[in-house]
Amino acid sequence: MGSGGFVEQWQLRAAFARSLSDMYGVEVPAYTTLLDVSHEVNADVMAQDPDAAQRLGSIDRVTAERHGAIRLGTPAEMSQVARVFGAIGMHAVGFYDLREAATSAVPVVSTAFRPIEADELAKNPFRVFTSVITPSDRRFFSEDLQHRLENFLSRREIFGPELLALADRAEAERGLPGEHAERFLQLATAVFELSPEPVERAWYDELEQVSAVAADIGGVGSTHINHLTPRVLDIDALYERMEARGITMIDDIQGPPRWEGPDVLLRQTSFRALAEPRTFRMPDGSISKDSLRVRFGEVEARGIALTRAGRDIYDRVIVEAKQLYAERGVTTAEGRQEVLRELWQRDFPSTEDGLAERELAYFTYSPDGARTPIVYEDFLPASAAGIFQSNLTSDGAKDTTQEATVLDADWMAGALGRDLNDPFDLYAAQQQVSLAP
Ligand code: OOG
Ligand code: NI
Repeated sequence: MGSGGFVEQWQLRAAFARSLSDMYGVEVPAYTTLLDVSHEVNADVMAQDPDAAQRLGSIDRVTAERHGAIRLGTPAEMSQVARVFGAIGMHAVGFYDLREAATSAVPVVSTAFRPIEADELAKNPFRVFTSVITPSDRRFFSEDLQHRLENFLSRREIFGPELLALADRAEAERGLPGEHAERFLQLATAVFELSPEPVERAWYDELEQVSAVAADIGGVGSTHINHLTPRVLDIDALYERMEARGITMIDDIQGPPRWEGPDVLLRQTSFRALAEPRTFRMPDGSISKDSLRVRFGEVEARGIALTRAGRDIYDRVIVEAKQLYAERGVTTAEGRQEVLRELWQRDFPSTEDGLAERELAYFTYSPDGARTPIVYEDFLPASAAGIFQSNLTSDGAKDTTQEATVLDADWMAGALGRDLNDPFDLYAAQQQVSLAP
Protein backbone atom coordinates (compact mmCIF):
# COMPACT_ATOMS: atom_id res chain seq x y z
CA MET A 1 0.00 0.00 0.00
CA GLY A 2 3.05 2.22 0.59
CA SER A 3 2.85 5.91 1.29
CA GLY A 4 2.34 8.42 -1.46
CA GLY A 5 -0.26 7.37 -4.05
CA PHE A 6 -4.02 7.50 -3.69
CA VAL A 7 -5.69 4.23 -2.68
CA GLU A 8 -9.11 3.70 -4.23
CA GLN A 9 -12.05 2.23 -2.35
CA TRP A 10 -11.87 -1.15 -4.05
CA GLN A 11 -8.17 -1.37 -3.25
CA LEU A 12 -8.93 -0.58 0.39
CA ARG A 13 -11.62 -3.26 0.34
CA ALA A 14 -9.27 -5.88 -1.12
CA ALA A 15 -6.53 -4.90 1.34
CA PHE A 16 -8.95 -5.06 4.29
CA ALA A 17 -10.09 -8.55 3.29
CA ARG A 18 -6.45 -9.66 3.04
CA SER A 19 -5.54 -8.07 6.34
CA LEU A 20 -8.45 -9.77 8.17
CA SER A 21 -7.52 -13.05 6.52
CA ASP A 22 -3.90 -12.79 7.71
CA MET A 23 -5.03 -11.97 11.23
CA TYR A 24 -7.61 -14.75 11.34
CA GLY A 25 -5.07 -17.27 10.06
CA VAL A 26 -2.84 -16.46 13.03
CA GLU A 27 -5.74 -16.60 15.49
CA VAL A 28 -7.38 -19.76 14.10
CA PRO A 29 -4.79 -22.00 12.43
CA ALA A 30 -7.46 -24.43 11.13
CA TYR A 31 -8.59 -21.55 8.90
CA THR A 32 -5.23 -21.72 7.15
CA THR A 33 -5.81 -25.43 6.50
CA LEU A 34 -9.21 -24.53 5.06
CA LEU A 35 -7.55 -22.02 2.73
CA ASP A 36 -4.95 -24.56 1.61
CA VAL A 37 -7.58 -27.17 0.86
CA SER A 38 -9.78 -24.60 -0.93
CA HIS A 39 -6.87 -23.65 -3.16
CA GLU A 40 -6.16 -27.31 -3.94
CA VAL A 41 -9.78 -28.00 -4.84
CA ASN A 42 -10.05 -24.85 -6.97
CA ALA A 43 -6.83 -25.70 -8.82
CA ASP A 44 -8.17 -29.20 -9.57
CA VAL A 45 -11.51 -27.90 -10.85
CA MET A 46 -9.70 -25.31 -12.99
CA ALA A 47 -7.43 -27.97 -14.45
CA GLN A 48 -10.40 -30.09 -15.53
CA ASP A 49 -12.31 -27.38 -17.41
CA PRO A 50 -11.29 -23.72 -17.02
CA ASP A 51 -14.36 -22.35 -18.84
CA ALA A 52 -16.83 -24.27 -16.72
CA ALA A 53 -14.85 -23.43 -13.57
CA GLN A 54 -15.07 -19.69 -14.32
CA ARG A 55 -18.71 -19.59 -15.44
CA LEU A 56 -19.64 -17.81 -12.18
CA GLY A 57 -16.60 -15.55 -11.79
CA SER A 58 -12.95 -15.40 -12.78
CA ILE A 59 -10.54 -17.59 -10.85
CA ASP A 60 -8.82 -14.43 -9.61
CA ARG A 61 -12.04 -13.17 -8.11
CA VAL A 62 -12.90 -16.55 -6.61
CA THR A 63 -9.41 -17.02 -5.13
CA ALA A 64 -9.55 -13.65 -3.35
CA GLU A 65 -13.21 -14.02 -2.42
CA ARG A 66 -14.14 -14.09 1.29
CA HIS A 67 -17.10 -13.34 3.44
CA GLY A 68 -16.76 -12.45 7.08
CA ALA A 69 -19.30 -12.66 9.90
CA ILE A 70 -19.46 -10.16 12.73
CA ARG A 71 -21.90 -9.65 15.59
CA LEU A 72 -22.60 -6.26 17.16
CA GLY A 73 -24.50 -4.96 20.16
CA THR A 74 -26.38 -1.75 19.40
CA PRO A 75 -27.99 0.29 16.61
CA ALA A 76 -25.24 2.87 17.22
CA GLU A 77 -22.56 0.26 16.55
CA MET A 78 -24.44 -0.75 13.40
CA SER A 79 -24.43 2.83 12.13
CA GLN A 80 -20.69 3.06 12.85
CA VAL A 81 -19.83 -0.18 11.08
CA ALA A 82 -21.89 1.06 8.12
CA ARG A 83 -19.52 4.05 7.93
CA VAL A 84 -16.45 1.79 8.03
CA PHE A 85 -17.85 -0.45 5.29
CA GLY A 86 -19.13 2.57 3.33
CA ALA A 87 -15.52 3.75 3.23
CA ILE A 88 -14.55 0.65 1.26
CA GLY A 89 -17.55 0.53 -1.07
CA MET A 90 -19.68 -1.96 0.85
CA HIS A 91 -23.39 -1.29 1.26
CA ALA A 92 -26.10 -2.95 3.33
CA VAL A 93 -28.08 -5.51 1.36
CA GLY A 94 -30.96 -7.61 2.62
CA PHE A 95 -32.57 -8.30 5.98
CA TYR A 96 -32.30 -11.63 7.80
CA ASP A 97 -34.27 -12.53 10.91
CA LEU A 98 -32.31 -15.30 12.58
CA ARG A 99 -34.68 -15.18 15.58
CA GLU A 100 -37.28 -16.77 13.33
CA ALA A 101 -35.05 -18.92 11.17
CA ALA A 102 -33.37 -20.73 14.06
CA THR A 103 -35.05 -23.20 16.39
CA SER A 104 -32.50 -22.65 19.16
CA ALA A 105 -32.05 -19.24 20.70
CA VAL A 106 -30.31 -16.94 18.19
CA PRO A 107 -31.45 -13.46 19.29
CA VAL A 108 -30.13 -11.42 16.35
CA VAL A 109 -31.27 -9.73 13.15
CA SER A 110 -28.78 -9.24 10.34
CA THR A 111 -27.84 -7.63 7.07
CA ALA A 112 -24.87 -8.08 4.74
CA PHE A 113 -22.47 -5.39 3.60
CA ARG A 114 -21.11 -5.84 0.09
CA PRO A 115 -20.34 -4.04 -3.16
CA ILE A 116 -23.50 -3.60 -5.21
CA GLU A 117 -22.20 -2.84 -8.69
CA ALA A 118 -21.05 -5.53 -11.12
CA ASP A 119 -17.65 -3.92 -11.79
CA GLU A 120 -17.00 -3.42 -8.07
CA LEU A 121 -17.94 -7.04 -7.36
CA ALA A 122 -15.58 -8.16 -10.09
CA LYS A 123 -12.72 -6.12 -8.60
CA ASN A 124 -13.24 -7.55 -5.13
CA PRO A 125 -16.50 -9.03 -3.81
CA PHE A 126 -15.74 -8.92 -0.06
CA ARG A 127 -18.93 -9.18 1.97
CA VAL A 128 -19.63 -9.27 5.69
CA PHE A 129 -22.69 -10.85 7.32
CA THR A 130 -23.43 -8.43 10.15
CA SER A 131 -25.74 -9.25 13.04
CA VAL A 132 -27.04 -7.14 15.91
CA ILE A 133 -28.43 -8.50 19.16
CA THR A 134 -32.10 -7.90 20.07
CA PRO A 135 -32.30 -7.17 23.83
CA SER A 136 -35.90 -5.92 23.56
CA ASP A 137 -37.16 -9.33 22.45
CA ARG A 138 -38.96 -10.81 25.50
CA ARG A 139 -38.73 -14.34 24.12
CA PHE A 140 -35.05 -14.19 25.11
CA PHE A 141 -34.47 -11.35 27.58
CA SER A 142 -36.42 -10.30 30.67
CA GLU A 143 -36.92 -6.57 31.19
CA ASP A 144 -34.23 -6.59 33.88
CA LEU A 145 -31.70 -8.41 31.71
CA GLN A 146 -32.52 -6.16 28.74
CA HIS A 147 -31.65 -3.08 30.79
CA ARG A 148 -28.43 -4.49 32.19
CA LEU A 149 -27.38 -5.68 28.75
CA GLU A 150 -28.17 -2.35 27.09
CA ASN A 151 -26.30 -0.57 29.85
CA PHE A 152 -23.26 -2.75 29.41
CA LEU A 153 -23.29 -2.30 25.64
CA SER A 154 -23.78 1.47 25.79
CA ARG A 155 -20.59 1.82 27.82
CA ARG A 156 -18.27 0.10 25.34
CA GLU A 157 -16.51 1.78 22.42
CA ILE A 158 -15.84 -0.50 19.45
CA PHE A 159 -15.13 2.04 16.74
CA GLY A 160 -12.87 4.88 17.85
CA PRO A 161 -13.05 8.49 16.60
CA GLU A 162 -9.87 8.27 14.50
CA LEU A 163 -11.15 5.25 12.58
CA LEU A 164 -14.55 6.84 12.00
CA ALA A 165 -13.01 10.11 10.80
CA LEU A 166 -10.82 8.24 8.31
CA ALA A 167 -13.84 6.18 7.21
CA ASP A 168 -15.93 9.29 6.55
CA ARG A 169 -13.10 10.84 4.58
CA ALA A 170 -12.59 7.68 2.49
CA GLU A 171 -16.28 7.53 1.71
CA ALA A 172 -16.46 11.20 0.71
CA GLU A 173 -13.27 11.13 -1.38
CA ARG A 174 -13.75 7.55 -2.67
CA GLY A 175 -10.42 6.47 -1.26
CA LEU A 176 -7.53 7.69 0.86
CA PRO A 177 -3.96 8.90 0.36
CA GLY A 178 -1.44 6.11 1.04
CA GLU A 179 -0.39 6.89 4.60
CA HIS A 180 -3.99 7.41 5.74
CA ALA A 181 -5.01 4.20 3.96
CA GLU A 182 -2.41 2.31 5.95
CA ARG A 183 -3.69 3.73 9.23
CA PHE A 184 -7.32 3.09 8.33
CA LEU A 185 -6.57 -0.57 7.57
CA GLN A 186 -4.61 -1.01 10.78
CA LEU A 187 -7.39 0.49 12.94
CA ALA A 188 -10.20 -1.31 11.09
CA THR A 189 -8.45 -4.68 11.37
CA ALA A 190 -7.73 -4.20 15.09
CA VAL A 191 -11.48 -3.77 15.79
CA PHE A 192 -12.04 -7.41 14.84
CA GLU A 193 -9.07 -8.94 16.64
CA LEU A 194 -9.79 -11.22 19.61
CA SER A 195 -9.27 -9.10 22.74
CA PRO A 196 -6.96 -10.34 25.54
CA GLU A 197 -9.16 -8.46 28.09
CA PRO A 198 -10.51 -10.82 30.77
CA VAL A 199 -14.14 -11.85 30.31
CA GLU A 200 -16.43 -11.27 33.34
CA ARG A 201 -17.30 -14.89 34.12
CA ALA A 202 -20.62 -14.37 35.93
CA TRP A 203 -21.99 -11.93 33.34
CA TYR A 204 -20.90 -14.11 30.42
CA ASP A 205 -22.47 -17.19 32.02
CA GLU A 206 -25.73 -15.39 32.75
CA LEU A 207 -26.06 -14.41 29.10
CA GLU A 208 -25.02 -17.87 27.94
CA GLN A 209 -28.06 -19.33 29.76
CA VAL A 210 -30.16 -17.30 27.32
CA SER A 211 -28.02 -17.93 24.27
CA ALA A 212 -24.37 -18.58 23.45
CA VAL A 213 -24.70 -15.93 20.73
CA ALA A 214 -25.94 -13.39 23.30
CA ALA A 215 -22.90 -14.13 25.48
CA ASP A 216 -20.54 -13.87 22.52
CA ILE A 217 -21.94 -10.43 21.67
CA GLY A 218 -22.95 -8.89 24.98
CA GLY A 219 -20.68 -10.72 27.40
CA VAL A 220 -17.51 -8.92 26.33
CA GLY A 221 -16.43 -5.33 25.90
CA SER A 222 -15.13 -5.80 22.37
CA THR A 223 -16.07 -7.60 19.16
CA HIS A 224 -14.21 -10.03 16.91
CA ILE A 225 -14.53 -11.65 13.56
CA ASN A 226 -16.56 -14.83 14.03
CA HIS A 227 -15.49 -16.55 10.82
CA LEU A 228 -14.02 -15.80 7.43
CA THR A 229 -15.23 -17.89 4.55
CA PRO A 230 -13.38 -18.72 1.34
CA ARG A 231 -15.23 -19.69 -1.83
CA VAL A 232 -14.64 -23.09 -3.32
CA LEU A 233 -15.59 -24.53 -6.70
CA ASP A 234 -16.42 -28.04 -5.42
CA ILE A 235 -17.69 -28.03 -1.85
CA ASP A 236 -18.29 -31.80 -1.72
CA ALA A 237 -14.64 -32.45 -2.58
CA LEU A 238 -13.57 -29.88 0.00
CA TYR A 239 -15.69 -31.51 2.71
CA GLU A 240 -14.08 -34.91 2.11
CA ARG A 241 -10.56 -33.54 2.02
CA MET A 242 -11.01 -31.60 5.27
CA GLU A 243 -12.25 -34.72 7.04
CA ALA A 244 -9.33 -36.64 5.56
CA ARG A 245 -7.04 -34.08 7.20
CA GLY A 246 -8.65 -34.83 10.55
CA ILE A 247 -10.76 -31.68 10.85
CA THR A 248 -14.28 -32.44 12.06
CA MET A 249 -16.89 -30.80 9.89
CA ILE A 250 -20.55 -30.23 10.84
CA ASP A 251 -22.80 -32.99 9.46
CA ASP A 252 -24.32 -31.19 6.51
CA ILE A 253 -23.61 -29.04 3.52
CA GLN A 254 -26.40 -26.46 3.92
CA GLY A 255 -28.52 -25.18 1.05
CA PRO A 256 -29.15 -26.86 -2.31
CA PRO A 257 -27.97 -30.45 -2.90
CA ARG A 258 -25.29 -31.59 -5.29
CA TRP A 259 -27.10 -32.53 -8.48
CA GLU A 260 -26.68 -32.71 -12.24
CA GLY A 261 -28.41 -29.36 -12.98
CA PRO A 262 -27.17 -25.79 -12.53
CA ASP A 263 -25.95 -24.69 -9.12
CA VAL A 264 -28.17 -22.01 -7.65
CA LEU A 265 -27.82 -19.71 -4.63
CA LEU A 266 -25.37 -20.90 -2.05
CA ARG A 267 -24.04 -24.11 -0.50
CA GLN A 268 -22.17 -23.82 2.80
CA THR A 269 -20.57 -25.96 5.44
CA SER A 270 -18.24 -25.39 8.35
CA PHE A 271 -15.81 -26.97 10.74
CA ARG A 272 -16.84 -27.06 14.33
CA ALA A 273 -16.10 -24.19 16.67
CA LEU A 274 -12.73 -24.71 18.34
CA ALA A 275 -11.85 -24.22 21.99
CA GLU A 276 -9.77 -21.03 22.19
CA PRO A 277 -7.96 -20.05 25.39
CA ARG A 278 -9.49 -16.99 27.09
CA THR A 279 -8.91 -15.21 30.38
CA PHE A 280 -11.75 -14.73 32.86
CA ARG A 281 -12.33 -12.47 35.86
CA MET A 282 -14.14 -14.52 38.48
CA PRO A 283 -16.77 -13.07 40.87
CA ASP A 284 -14.14 -12.95 43.65
CA GLY A 285 -11.87 -10.81 41.47
CA SER A 286 -9.35 -13.55 40.70
CA ILE A 287 -8.18 -14.17 37.14
CA SER A 288 -8.43 -17.64 35.66
CA LYS A 289 -7.80 -19.32 32.35
CA ASP A 290 -10.38 -21.33 30.47
CA SER A 291 -11.57 -21.60 26.90
CA LEU A 292 -14.56 -20.61 24.77
CA ARG A 293 -15.92 -22.26 21.65
CA VAL A 294 -17.42 -19.59 19.44
CA ARG A 295 -15.32 -19.21 16.34
CA PHE A 296 -15.40 -21.64 13.46
CA GLY A 297 -14.39 -21.97 9.85
CA GLU A 298 -16.87 -21.97 7.04
CA VAL A 299 -16.60 -22.53 3.32
CA GLU A 300 -19.06 -21.90 0.52
CA ALA A 301 -19.83 -22.59 -3.12
CA ARG A 302 -21.89 -20.03 -5.02
CA GLY A 303 -24.48 -20.55 -7.75
CA ILE A 304 -26.84 -18.49 -9.87
CA ALA A 305 -29.06 -15.80 -8.30
CA LEU A 306 -32.73 -16.78 -8.33
CA THR A 307 -35.61 -14.43 -9.10
CA ARG A 308 -38.44 -14.13 -6.57
CA ALA A 309 -40.25 -16.93 -8.40
CA GLY A 310 -37.16 -19.14 -8.25
CA ARG A 311 -36.61 -18.29 -4.61
CA ASP A 312 -40.21 -19.21 -3.76
CA ILE A 313 -39.55 -22.68 -5.14
CA TYR A 314 -36.35 -22.89 -3.10
CA ASP A 315 -38.06 -21.83 0.12
CA ARG A 316 -40.93 -24.28 -0.41
CA VAL A 317 -38.61 -27.16 -1.19
CA ILE A 318 -36.55 -26.57 1.96
CA VAL A 319 -39.72 -26.70 4.09
CA GLU A 320 -40.98 -29.81 2.31
CA ALA A 321 -37.62 -31.51 2.71
CA LYS A 322 -37.79 -31.04 6.49
CA GLN A 323 -41.24 -32.66 6.58
CA LEU A 324 -39.95 -35.57 4.50
CA TYR A 325 -36.95 -36.12 6.79
CA ALA A 326 -39.40 -36.51 9.68
CA GLU A 327 -41.92 -38.67 7.77
CA ARG A 328 -39.28 -40.99 6.37
CA GLY A 329 -37.13 -41.08 9.49
CA VAL A 330 -34.12 -39.71 7.63
CA THR A 331 -31.31 -38.99 10.07
CA THR A 332 -28.10 -38.90 8.03
CA ALA A 333 -26.56 -36.12 5.95
CA GLU A 334 -26.50 -38.48 2.97
CA GLY A 335 -30.18 -39.27 3.38
CA ARG A 336 -31.02 -35.57 3.56
CA GLN A 337 -29.05 -34.91 0.36
CA GLU A 338 -31.03 -37.67 -1.39
CA VAL A 339 -34.35 -36.17 -0.35
CA LEU A 340 -33.23 -32.74 -1.52
CA ARG A 341 -32.00 -34.13 -4.82
CA GLU A 342 -35.35 -35.80 -5.43
CA LEU A 343 -37.18 -32.49 -4.82
CA TRP A 344 -34.69 -30.58 -6.98
CA GLN A 345 -35.23 -32.98 -9.87
CA ARG A 346 -38.96 -32.53 -9.50
CA ASP A 347 -39.06 -28.71 -9.15
CA PHE A 348 -35.98 -27.10 -10.73
CA PRO A 349 -35.11 -27.06 -14.45
CA SER A 350 -31.99 -29.10 -15.12
CA THR A 351 -30.44 -26.52 -17.48
CA GLU A 352 -29.65 -22.80 -17.51
CA ASP A 353 -31.97 -22.54 -20.55
CA GLY A 354 -34.79 -23.88 -18.43
CA LEU A 355 -34.05 -21.40 -15.62
CA ALA A 356 -33.99 -18.50 -18.09
CA GLU A 357 -37.15 -19.55 -19.96
CA ARG A 358 -39.17 -19.87 -16.78
CA GLU A 359 -37.63 -16.64 -15.41
CA LEU A 360 -36.44 -18.42 -12.30
CA ALA A 361 -32.90 -17.02 -12.34
CA TYR A 362 -31.07 -13.83 -13.36
CA PHE A 363 -28.79 -13.52 -16.38
CA THR A 364 -27.05 -10.77 -18.30
CA TYR A 365 -27.23 -10.69 -22.08
CA SER A 366 -24.58 -9.35 -24.41
CA PRO A 367 -25.51 -7.66 -27.73
CA ASP A 368 -24.80 -10.91 -29.64
CA GLY A 369 -27.38 -12.66 -27.46
CA ALA A 370 -24.90 -14.61 -25.32
CA ARG A 371 -26.25 -15.24 -21.85
CA THR A 372 -24.20 -15.19 -18.65
CA PRO A 373 -25.57 -16.21 -15.26
CA ILE A 374 -25.52 -13.63 -12.47
CA VAL A 375 -23.86 -15.08 -9.38
CA TYR A 376 -25.71 -15.03 -6.06
CA GLU A 377 -23.94 -12.51 -3.82
CA ASP A 378 -26.09 -12.82 -0.71
CA PHE A 379 -26.91 -15.24 2.11
CA LEU A 380 -29.71 -17.65 3.06
CA PRO A 381 -31.52 -17.34 6.39
CA ALA A 382 -32.14 -21.08 6.80
CA SER A 383 -28.49 -21.90 6.08
CA ALA A 384 -27.25 -19.09 8.33
CA ALA A 385 -29.48 -20.44 11.12
CA GLY A 386 -28.14 -23.93 10.48
CA ILE A 387 -24.55 -22.73 10.67
CA PHE A 388 -25.21 -20.73 13.85
CA GLN A 389 -26.99 -23.69 15.47
CA SER A 390 -24.60 -26.42 14.56
CA ASN A 391 -21.90 -24.45 16.34
CA LEU A 392 -23.77 -23.71 19.56
CA THR A 393 -22.87 -25.74 22.63
CA SER A 394 -26.45 -25.50 23.97
CA ASP A 395 -29.87 -24.52 22.65
CA GLY A 396 -30.26 -21.70 25.16
CA ALA A 397 -33.72 -20.55 26.17
CA LYS A 398 -36.47 -19.14 23.96
CA ASP A 399 -39.85 -18.49 25.58
CA THR A 400 -42.20 -18.83 22.63
CA THR A 401 -45.21 -17.80 24.74
CA GLN A 402 -43.87 -14.21 24.67
CA GLU A 403 -44.56 -11.76 21.85
CA ALA A 404 -41.75 -11.16 19.33
CA THR A 405 -40.58 -7.56 19.06
CA VAL A 406 -41.01 -6.28 15.53
CA LEU A 407 -37.55 -5.68 14.13
CA ASP A 408 -37.74 -5.61 10.34
CA ALA A 409 -35.96 -4.19 7.31
CA ASP A 410 -37.19 -0.68 8.15
CA TRP A 411 -35.85 -0.99 11.67
CA MET A 412 -32.50 -2.10 10.27
CA ALA A 413 -32.36 0.84 7.84
CA GLY A 414 -33.13 3.16 10.77
CA ALA A 415 -30.35 1.62 12.87
CA LEU A 416 -27.87 1.99 10.02
CA GLY A 417 -29.03 5.49 9.14
CA ARG A 418 -28.71 4.41 5.51
CA ASP A 419 -30.68 2.71 2.78
CA LEU A 420 -31.04 -1.02 2.95
CA ASN A 421 -30.78 -2.45 -0.56
CA ASP A 422 -33.13 -5.18 -1.70
CA PRO A 423 -31.09 -8.03 -3.24
CA PHE A 424 -33.74 -8.90 -5.86
CA ASP A 425 -33.86 -5.29 -7.05
CA LEU A 426 -30.08 -5.27 -7.48
CA TYR A 427 -30.02 -8.46 -9.58
CA ALA A 428 -33.03 -7.36 -11.64
CA ALA A 429 -31.38 -4.00 -12.36
CA GLN A 430 -28.19 -5.73 -13.47
CA GLN A 431 -30.15 -7.96 -15.86
CA GLN A 432 -32.16 -4.98 -17.12
CA VAL A 433 -29.12 -2.85 -17.86
CA SER A 434 -27.64 -5.63 -19.98
CA LEU A 435 -30.86 -5.86 -22.02
CA ALA A 436 -31.24 -2.10 -22.54
CA PRO A 437 -27.79 -0.59 -22.00
C1 OOG B 1 -23.29 -15.53 11.03
C2 OOG B 1 -23.91 -16.79 10.47
C3 OOG B 1 -24.36 -16.56 9.04
C4 OOG B 1 -23.55 -17.33 6.78
O1 OOG B 1 -22.60 -17.55 6.04
O2 OOG B 1 -24.71 -17.68 6.50
C5 OOG B 1 -23.28 -16.66 8.06
C6 OOG B 1 -22.62 -15.71 12.36
O3 OOG B 1 -22.33 -16.83 12.78
O4 OOG B 1 -22.39 -14.67 12.99
O5 OOG B 1 -22.18 -16.24 8.22
NI1 NI C 1 -20.79 -17.26 7.08
